[in-house]
Amino acid sequence: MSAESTPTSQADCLFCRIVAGEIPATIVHETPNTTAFRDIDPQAPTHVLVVPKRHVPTLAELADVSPEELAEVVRAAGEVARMEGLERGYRAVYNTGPDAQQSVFHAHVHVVGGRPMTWPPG
Ligand code: DGP
Repeated sequence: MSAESTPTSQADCLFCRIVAGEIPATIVHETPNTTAFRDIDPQAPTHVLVVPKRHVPTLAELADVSPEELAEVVRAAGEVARMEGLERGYRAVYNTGPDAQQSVFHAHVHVVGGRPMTWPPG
């Protein structure tokens, strides 16, 4: 799949609609190709989702379509962590597929922090 043939937005996608401003969300950070907003069901004091503006179902597919945009997502996650004061660390999670509990099929990184994390994850 090439970047040219990838639709950049999908009308029935929740995160595309948040990126477009059609559904309200608390936006905390933005770059030319990413948007970051607070998760509706936070699992820690900080729980922010960083999404590419381009519609792709998973981050692995974003790596194929646009490695530069994937790097922008990872950089944005680090900037969100810095802005949220997570100097003691944070967890960046991307659930991929049903077994991993991915529920929204628009690529996203969860930036979770503000409390000690446990390992292994459930
Ligand atoms: P995942 O399960 O990895 O696909 O994560 C999807 C996340 O999206 C989940 O933690 C809850 C969050 N979420 C679902 N609907 C909304 C919404 O309408 N607004 C916001 N801000 N977050 C949402």
